[in-house]
Formats: sequence, C-alpha cells, structure tokens
Amino acid sequence: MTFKTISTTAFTDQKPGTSGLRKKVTVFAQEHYAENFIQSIFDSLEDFQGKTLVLGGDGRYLNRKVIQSTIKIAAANGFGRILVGLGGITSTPAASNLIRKNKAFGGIILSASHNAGGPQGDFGIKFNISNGGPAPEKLTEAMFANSKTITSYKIADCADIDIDTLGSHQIGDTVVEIIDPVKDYAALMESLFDFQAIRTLLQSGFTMRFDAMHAVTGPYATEIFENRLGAKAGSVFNAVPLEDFGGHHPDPNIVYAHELYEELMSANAPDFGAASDGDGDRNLIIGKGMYIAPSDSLAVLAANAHLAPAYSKGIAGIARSMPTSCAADRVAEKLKIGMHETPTGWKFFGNLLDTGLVTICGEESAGTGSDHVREKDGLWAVLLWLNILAVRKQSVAEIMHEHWQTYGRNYYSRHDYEEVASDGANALMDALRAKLPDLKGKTVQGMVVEAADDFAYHDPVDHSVSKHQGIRILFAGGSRLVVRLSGTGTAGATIRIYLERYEADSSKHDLETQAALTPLIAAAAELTEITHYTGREKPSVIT
Ligand code: VG1
Ligand code: CO
Repeated sequence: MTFKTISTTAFTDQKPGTSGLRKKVTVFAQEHYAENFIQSIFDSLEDFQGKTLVLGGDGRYLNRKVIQSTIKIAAANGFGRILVGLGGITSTPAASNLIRKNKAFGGIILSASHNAGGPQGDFGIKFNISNGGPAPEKLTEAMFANSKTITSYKIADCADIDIDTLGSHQIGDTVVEIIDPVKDYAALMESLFDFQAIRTLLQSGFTMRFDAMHAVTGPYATEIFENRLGAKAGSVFNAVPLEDFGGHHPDPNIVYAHELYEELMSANAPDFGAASDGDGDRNLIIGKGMYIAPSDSLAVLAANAHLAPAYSKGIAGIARSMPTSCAADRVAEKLKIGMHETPTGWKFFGNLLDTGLVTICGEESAGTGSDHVREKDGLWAVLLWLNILAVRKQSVAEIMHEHWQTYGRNYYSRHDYEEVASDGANALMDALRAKLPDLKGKTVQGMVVEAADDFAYHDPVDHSVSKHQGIRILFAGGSRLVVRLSGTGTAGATIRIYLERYEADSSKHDLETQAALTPLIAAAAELTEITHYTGREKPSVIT
C-alpha cells in the first residue's frame, strides 16, 4: 500500500460553526477543500494511532465521495480501524452510539443536518470525540487554526472501498469494516423503552405517521416502528434517503414538514405524528389536532421520563440551551433537580452528561436527548413520547393541557430572518448590545425589563467560558426576548429572534401562539430595529 502526501493550499474560511463545518456544495466541491479540513481535524488530535474511527453521513449529495476520501486519509494518518455505515449512511445519534459502544477514538459525520441538500444545497463535516459528543470549542478552534496553515495532506493510494456491501477490507495496516448502521441503534432503543407497551398501544387502534423527510432516519424508523413495534406498513413515509431530500429542507418544523402537519390537523387525523431531520437528531411531535412546541416537548418528556424503564429511578437534572423556553425549568423546580442553561449547540451538554449532572437535555430547535448517547436524538424523543402515551393512555393534547395546568404555559415562537446581509446583521447586534446597560427598569410595549445581558456560559465542569452567546432581555413575569445570529447558515447571516411569554392562568392557555406573543413581537421590532438594519418587514420562517 502506498500513501501519498498531496501538496495543498490553505482555505481561509474553514471555521466550524454551531455544529461542524457547513458550506455550500459548490464550496466543498473545490479541489482539496474537504481533504484539507479532514487532515486539519486529524492534525488537531493526538494519540489516535491504531485506534478506531466511526464514519457515516446523512446520505446527502457528496456524501459518497467524501466518505471515500475520508477513509483513505484516515488510513494514511494511522487509524487502526474504520467503521463505516452501509452505503455511507449513519444517523448522528447512531454514530454517537457506535463511538461509545466500540470505544472508538472518535467519529466523523458528514452532514449539514436540516439544511437543504443536492448540488445547489449544503454539505458539512463534523467531528465527535470519544464520549460520542460533538467536539468542544477548544478542539474546533484548533481545527480552524490548522486549516489556515495546512500545506499538505496524507492519503492512501488505493481503489475506492465497496461501501454498499457488509464486510471487511484492508488498507495497509488499517481495517475498514462496512457495518449495519441500524442494528446497534435499534437495540439501544429497545433497551431504553417498553417496546411491549408501545406494541400493545399500536395494536389497540392507535395510529401514527412518521415523516422521514427522505433523510437518514428512513431505514431506522422503518425497522423500529414498523418491523419491531408493529406499526401499520406505510406509517413511515418519505422513508428512502435521497441525495437532495426530494428537493425539500429536511427540517422537521411545521413549515417544512407541512404535509405531516396538514394530515394531523385534518378531520381523520392519526393519533400521533412525528418527523426528524437530515441527520436524525431532531424531532417534531404533533398530536391529533395539536402541534407540540419543542420547548414544551422537552418539559413534558422530563416530567414523564420516569414512565419509561430507562428513567424509572428518576432523572438527575435537566439542561436546555439558553434560547429554549423556561418550561423545563418549572419541571426541574418541582422535581427538585438541577437545571442548567447552556449556549446553543449540543457540544455544551457533553460535560454535564458525562459527570451525571443532567439526564435530559433539549433545545428549542427540536432537539431532545438523554445520557444514552451524547447527541440529540430524534427517534429517542419519538419513542419516549410513545412510551409515555402507552402508559398514560391519554391523547397528546390531554397530556399537554394537563402539563400547562400544573406548570403554566410558556408561549413560545422563533422568528428567523434568513440570508440577510452580514454587515446589517452585525450592526443590529452591536446596536442592541450597546443598549443593554440602560435597559433594566425600562418599560417596553407595556412590559418592564428586569434584566438584559449578552449571555456568557461558565462551564461548571471544565470551567471554560463561552462569551457572546446571544442577547437576552428578561421581562417581569417571566417573558423573554432572545436575539442571536445563527451558526449553521451558509449564505449571508440569519438573525434568530426568540419570543417567550409565561402564562400561569389556565383560562388563557388556548390562545393562538403568535397572538399571545403580540407585545413581545412589537418589543423585538422596537429594540432590534430590524427593519432599519435589514430592510425586512417580516421574518422568512416562523416556527
Ligand atoms: C441551529 C439550532 C441549534 C442546533 C444547531 C445544530 O443552530 O438553533 O439549536 O443545535 O442548529 O442542529 P444555529 O446556530 O443555526 O441557531 V442540527 O440538527 O442542524 O445539527
Ligand atoms: Co440535525
């Protein structure tokens, strides 16, 4: 086997964002672009010689090509064993599980998650460490630094590996194993939940629909819901992963999973609907006639987790990303367990999970998960909901309403202004930041500002500090406004405005969400001057 050293020129823009490096396919298609970044990842790591690397992706356009180059670069850099999901496909939570189960050094996941795919869409690369979780900031900073000075990468000079057949291959001293990416994950799910109770529920006439959005969870969902739990054939739809996700955004929200939403709101709706994203770590939950906001879903799952076998002894604590609504905080308070508020992105939950401080984590962007892996996990959330429904024998809407009665309701919505000019977005953030010192005590749209800051996170485990993680304005009575820039977009800037209003009075729990948030929407417009800075009159996406 010969290994080659290829001379290359550094790119200046390989800075990982909220979840790995994400760029347009046209950017990744440049000669050496992906190879440079993969070598820069390995150059940031130590002591991996002879160890195991897990490799998979969400199946999007370029996946198969970059899988091959990653195998060859990993072999040339000295990994001992590379575990590759059949067809180059592995969901993000399944990859996290494979890393943990095989005591791998880490894993590379090729995904741009919920972003559109295809030749005009996006591609991405992320690295996960040995606990199965996303690389912490210190490591992603090292990757970026290396990517700016790289002059060559090492690669095996061999034919492409057949990734479509299970089996073993050898590249020099490196063993490349093509493995079933579903088997271990399905077994893990079966170990956490009461499959018999869910099976009984599905046999009792309870109906469900799962939209895999032509993304990675198709094979997983079909195996788990239809084959193992006995859901009617066809319950899982859009089940075949496609390189362009059928031309849609594989983002499980009511805008992009519109077909599912319409079905659940129709007269003959099934009892339960769910969807997941490009790489299988997000989830959308819709009951018959009732959409569940992801922040509410986190709170319900935390409050009811003890009904599933894996969490029957109770949960140790909850963590949520800062923009996520405070609904889960009320659950933690009642359960008398710890509550942690972290910056956006799953990488900040790793230390809390590793040290047992928390069991369940979640984000407003439709990510929920637990200490079973170190990534958010779409199918896990769906299964926990099903387990809870099987035990409580109530509808999704009944469970949600009872929850609000007990804890009050946190009305919540996110308004995204996508692809605005970066200069305008940065100017908006600077101007808002400049207003912060004077906001306390001021009245905005009839609401009194109690506190306002630029969120900084102090990790209680490794004591690292992450600054500028979003601006928060807290009003008396529990309402909040959060403004931050997205770290996953690939064109211009995306401004996210998160709106939250707390309502304790159960006679006011059935308002339409946007109507309930009217004063906060007006306060956001006034404080951010978004139209002035972006020229936009309204958001591009409301979730
Ligand atoms: C978004 C979400 C964040 C999530 C991240 C990765 O980041 O807001 O909650 O962790 O995507 O999810 P940002 O920086 O664009 O707001 V995924 O499923 O795209 O890996
Ligand atoms: Co995702």
